[in-house]
Amino acid sequence: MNKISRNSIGFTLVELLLAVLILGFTLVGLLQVFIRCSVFAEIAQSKSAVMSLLQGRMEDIRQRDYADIVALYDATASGDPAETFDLDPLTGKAAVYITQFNAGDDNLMQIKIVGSWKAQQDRIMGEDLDLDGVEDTGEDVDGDGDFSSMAMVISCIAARY
Ligand SMILES: [Ca+2]
Ligand SMILES: [Ca+2]
Repeated sequence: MNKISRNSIGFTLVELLLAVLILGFTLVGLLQVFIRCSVFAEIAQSKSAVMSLLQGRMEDIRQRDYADIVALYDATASGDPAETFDLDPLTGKAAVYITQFNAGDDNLMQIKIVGSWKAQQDRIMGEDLDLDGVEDTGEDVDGDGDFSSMAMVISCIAARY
């Protein structure tokens, strides 16, 4: 009768389980990296859609009469958006801020347009957390007095004589 040698070549059950365990951890890690990458890709994609909407509105504002831009500035309470608009087809809101580039001088106005929107997994990008265009308590996290976001365009418009 042949005896089964304890030193026979092969893997013990413990070694196999350990290998499966290590493989499992590696796969979970890779899956997390994959999920994270796809989230970043979606954010980048939606950000570029938002940026093109913001740039479109900036072009629209640049076409307006300069006097209308100054009037809009004059009619806006300090720190409030001069106007807001929806970021269709995304779920989001943009805020247009008009300020004097040099305090007290209406000849050069700065236009800043900031977009906040809902990305994947209901993640809100930008400080307008409820996407209503109104700065509610706690939304201005960085305390700079207006909505901040990764999607923003700034431009200056000068008076034409
Ligand atoms: Ca809000
Ligand atoms: Ca802010």
